[in-house]
Amino acid sequence: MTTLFIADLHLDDARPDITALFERFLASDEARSASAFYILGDLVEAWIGDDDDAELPRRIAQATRGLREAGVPVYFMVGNRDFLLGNDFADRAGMTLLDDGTVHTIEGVPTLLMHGDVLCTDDAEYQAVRAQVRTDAWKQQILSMPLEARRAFAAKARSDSKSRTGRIDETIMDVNQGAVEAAMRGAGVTRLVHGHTHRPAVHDFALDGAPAQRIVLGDWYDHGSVLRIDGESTGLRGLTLS
Ligand SMILES: [Mn+2]
Repeated sequence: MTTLFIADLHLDDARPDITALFERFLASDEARSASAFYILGDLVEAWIGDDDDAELPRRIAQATRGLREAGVPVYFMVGNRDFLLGNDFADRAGMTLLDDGTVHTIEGVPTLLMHGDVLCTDDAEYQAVRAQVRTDAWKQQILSMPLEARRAFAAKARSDSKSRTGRIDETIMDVNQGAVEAAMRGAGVTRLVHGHTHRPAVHDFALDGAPAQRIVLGDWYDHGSVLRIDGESTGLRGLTLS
């Protein structure tokens, strides 16, 4: 059997070809024959609440529900762009929400699943902001705003970020190896899968003398990226647009 992972699609009305690629991949024979399908955060560029009545959330829910109805469990973990996504949308979309840092046995191997941002401990400024916006009080304050105000807030955050970096995607610091090892040791695993850093790779290293592996998912800014784990092998590959 095969398990599939994606993350960091950053779906956005500005990149309709990537949304179409996501829909095609979820409808593909490869996805529909998987034993499970994981989305490890930052599925969208910005999530303003489960009550958003825009077209994009509707299309996402239709795609993931289709996969679920084909018999494939679909798991979702929030990232830093879509941490306001909650149970209402997950139910509509046929997805099971996972906490960051969940361990699932993937094709026989206990595997720690994370979005990846909490591992970037060298970025103190980011971690401070993260701690602030993940409180229930902050989330409630945002979600209690009218939809239009939330849309304007998200658009402003995006244009601020774009003018700062000169690109649509942000510059993200890499993970801290000590934080990686502490998380894996704490979870009692020798395999970790995460996204967030947009640095797709399979890193083999020694954890307390034992062989360990950290697999980093790729982003979907210019093309798709998917991780396939089966009993024999792991494969990380790009998906082309056409
Ligand atoms: Mn992220």
